[in-house]
This record gives sequence, structure tokens and C-alpha cells, in this order.
Amino acid sequence: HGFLTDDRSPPSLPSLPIIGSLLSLRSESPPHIFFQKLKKRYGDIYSLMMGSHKVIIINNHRHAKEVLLKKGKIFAGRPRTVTTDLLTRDGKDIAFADYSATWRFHRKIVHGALCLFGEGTTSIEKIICRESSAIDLAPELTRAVTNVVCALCFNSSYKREDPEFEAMLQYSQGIVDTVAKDSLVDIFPWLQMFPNEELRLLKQCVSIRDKLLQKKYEEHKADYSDNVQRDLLDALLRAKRNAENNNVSTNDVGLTEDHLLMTVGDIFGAGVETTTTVLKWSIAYLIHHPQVQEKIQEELDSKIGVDRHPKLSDRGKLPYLEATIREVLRIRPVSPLLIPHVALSDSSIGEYTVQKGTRVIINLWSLHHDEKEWKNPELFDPGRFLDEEGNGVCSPSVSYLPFGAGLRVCLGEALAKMELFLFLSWILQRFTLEMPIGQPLPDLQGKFGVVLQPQRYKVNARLRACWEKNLHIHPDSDVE
Ligand code: HEM
Ligand code: PLO
Repeated sequence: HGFLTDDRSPPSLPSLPIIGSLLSLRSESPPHIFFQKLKKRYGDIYSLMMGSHKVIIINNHRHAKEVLLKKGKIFAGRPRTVTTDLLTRDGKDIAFADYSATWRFHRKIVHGALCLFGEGTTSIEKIICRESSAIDLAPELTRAVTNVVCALCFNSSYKREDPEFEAMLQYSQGIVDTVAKDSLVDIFPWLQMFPNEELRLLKQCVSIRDKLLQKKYEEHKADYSDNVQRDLLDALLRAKRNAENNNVSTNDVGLTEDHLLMTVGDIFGAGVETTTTVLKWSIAYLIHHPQVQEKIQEELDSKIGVDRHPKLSDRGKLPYLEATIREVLRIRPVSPLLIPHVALSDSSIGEYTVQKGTRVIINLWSLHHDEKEWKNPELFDPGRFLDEEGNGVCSPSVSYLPFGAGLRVCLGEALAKMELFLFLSWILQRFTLEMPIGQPLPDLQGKFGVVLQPQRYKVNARLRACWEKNLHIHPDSDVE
């Protein structure tokens, strides 16, 4: 095998030409799966060169937690890449911004604004339930999810067939298809990224998105008031005003117009693409496993009944649904390689030394499909997240980090969990999801990108018999 190891560096893959040929053998594998396969040859942690950058790939939870938690502060950097610089005006957002005072500041503002809508208050529950009641799947589902995050960011919502909404979906898919791939392109020549065609598409999509963000920004500036905070954009505008009133340079504290726009862009983009993707995966798996769907419906029928809709406070009563959501997030993680981290100083991972500037990719796919940690990892089995009596959820393995961990942990975890619980419980209370006759079962492979999306598929939502006589229930009647 003869892989090269300098003293205490992680085993490193041979030089690029050889990887190139390795890849050409297995070019059908997306990177998270290819990285998992390399584990057999090089171990759980290995390094490789991406162009001039050294990259370490981590495939187990012990090293992953060392990077994200124990040494979280050291590995809290982000690399700069052509596509993310394009998307975020050179890292003026949160997710793709390098570690800095500005990044910390923006995380804090967003966190505060999300908490205002947070679990404690009923207002986010009201918003999600209002949208749950309007669902007719596929596009409707996406619109519903979009309207939740629209309420949070812009205090607005989209009506059916709104052209702005359609345009948003289009540009956002374009961005998902192209952004952040370039951090992998050097080692994945077959992705055929860079060259022009995709970069042109990205630029076009980003410019459409920017116009939308700019419009919302101008609207908010026009009727901004110090007395009311309607949404995240108001919270950001307030922070900017405060800095200006105190004669602090907005450039020094990262409160320029660019920063505000890019931060809202992050939350809006993440809010739409992640939750929608998980809902699509959930439905795909439910169609594949009708017995799981039946069990969730039995649980809904016995714990909630048909006289009212589920609410957040029912979460503890529906362990099987909760377990199903956890299992979906395990088997098809939204972000299979997280976002790359960067070492901000010289450090180590396990017994290996790591130099400042090294990029670290946590292969969440490997963590979630580790045979030492999960029995039959490719099997969809919500039961693994249930305690022995089946009355509560449990954490069967520490090799599970769907939202990451540490300083860079997902900012939207609480929101996403609320949405997934409410949307799925509302849908399954009323509908049984099936594949249309003559249609193939949904493909479960996934398209790799900045989010791991399922391939398109068709689904029938059949109104459940127990619900037919209940159509008179008013959507708001049971939500305080
Ligand atoms: C980052 C997962 C939904 C906002 C992340 C990361 C993961 C993740 C794995 C990267 C962690 C890292 O690089 O170490 C998920 C999953 C979601 C979800 C599985 C849905 C089920 C959301 C939502 C929002 C959001 C709804 C917005 C409200 C963010 C932001 C970051 C992030 C801003 C970047 C944090 C930083 O770099 O400091 N998420 N996410 N996410 N997420 Fe989420
Ligand atoms: C999704 C497409 C949008 O148009 C722009 C956007 C902004 C933030 C990104 C998001 C995209 C994809 C999912 C990301 C999110 C920030 C955190 C989240 C990368 C590209 C995850 C899962 O890490």
C-alpha cells in the first residue's frame, strides 16, 4: 500500500495523479461515500492535498468531537473558496465566514432574534401551525417551510403561485447545485465544477437572490421603528442603528449593509433548504416503510385523536414520531460533510499533529454509518432510537451529530426540530402518503451538494378515513 506518513501527521493519500486514477475507478461515488470507503485503506483519519491545501478527513466520532468540542475554538475557522466568496460577498455571512469578532457578533444577534420566536413563546408554534394547515405536499410543503422562515426574517409570507416565490425556488436550487463544491473540486475532478458554466449559473442565481434581499432591506429600512422588532432584519437594523448612534464604525464591528444582507441570506437560505430537504427525505422513507407510517398514525390516533391538532407540547407524547425524525437525520444527514473547518493555530487531533491553516472535513456520513456504532447502518429503523419499553426516545450511540457541535453548531436546530415535528404530525394525522400506482419507489441515494437532497419523486396524499368527517376543524381552533 505504501502510503506516506511523516512522523506524526495523519496517514496521507498518495499524490494527486494516483488519487485521480483511484477516483476514476469509482467515480460514481459521491465524496462522503468515497471518503468512507477510503477509511478501509487509510484508517479513520487521513489527509490529502487539495491543490495547495492540506485537508484532513475525519471518519469517527472520537476525533470529530475533539475537533468540534474539545478543541472547538482552534478548529472554528472556515476556508475561503471562490463559490462561497461569491455567495457571501467574501464571507460577510455566518456559515461561510471565517472565525472573527464579526462572525461572533452576527451569531449573537441571530440567536437572540430566533429566541424571541423561540420555544418558550407560542408565536412560532402559531406560525408553523398556520402553515401546516395549508399543505398539499411538494410545492405547498416548500412554500409552507419558506413562509415560516419568511415570518422570522422578513415578517412576510408568500401566497400560492407568487412569482417571487417561484423565482426564489429557482435561484436557490441553482445555488445548492453549485455553491461550496469547489472546496472539493481539486480532489474530485469528475465533479467538473469550476469551469465557467456552473460559475456563471451561480453568479446569475446569486444576483437574483441579492435583488430579493435588497428589496426586503429597503422595505424594512423605510418603515423601521426603534420601538418594535418585527423580525430578524429589524434586529439587525437595530444593531446597526445603535452602532451608528454611538459613533462606532459599522465597518469595524461588521454591521455594514453587506453583512446584514448576507446574514439574513444565510438564515433565509438555510431555513428554506434544510427543513424542506429533511421533509422530503422523511416522506421518501415513509413511502418505503409503510409500517413505520402506520405506527406513527397509531400513536397520533391514541395520543392526540382527531378532535384537535398536535402541538409542540405533545412532543413528549409521540416518541415514535420523534424517533423517526432522528433516524431520518441519521441515515440521510442534511450536511454529510458539515461545512469545512480550518485550524486557527497549530494543534493536534488524536495522536497526530495538525498545522495552522489545515482544513478539516468531518465526514458525518461515516459517523452515522459506522458499523461499530450502528447495527445495520443502511437499514431505516426508527426503533433504534426508542428505549426498551418503547415509551421514550433514547440516544443509542454517541456517533450522532446531525447538527454538528461546538462553536459552529447549527443555529437553527431548535427551529428545525419544531418544524419537523409539527409539519410531520399534522400531515400524518390527516393523510396517508403513498406512491402513485405505476410509479417507482423514491430513489434513496441522494444528490451530493451543500445539502444532500433526494432525487425528485411523486407521492399521493390520501385523506385518512378517520379524518374525513373532521374537515370542519378550524386550523386555529386548537392553538393558543
Ligand atoms: C450550520 C445542520 C437547519 C442555520 C449547520 C451545520 C450543520 C447543520 C451540520 C454545520 C456545522 C459545522 O460546520 O460544524 C442542520 C440540519 C438542519 C438545519 C440537519 C435541519 C434539520 C437550519 C435552519 C437554520 C440553520 C432551519 C436557520 C434558521 C444554520 C447556520 C449555520 C448552520 C446559520 C452556520 C453556523 C456557523 O457556521 O457558525 N447546520 N441545520 N440551520 N445552520 Fe443548520
Ligand atoms: C442554500 C441555498 C440558498 O439560496 C443560500 C444558502 C444559504 C445558507 C446555506 C444554504 C444555502 C445551504 C445549507 C447551509 C446554509 C448555511 C448552513 C447550512 C450550508 C447554500 C448547513 C446545513 O450547513
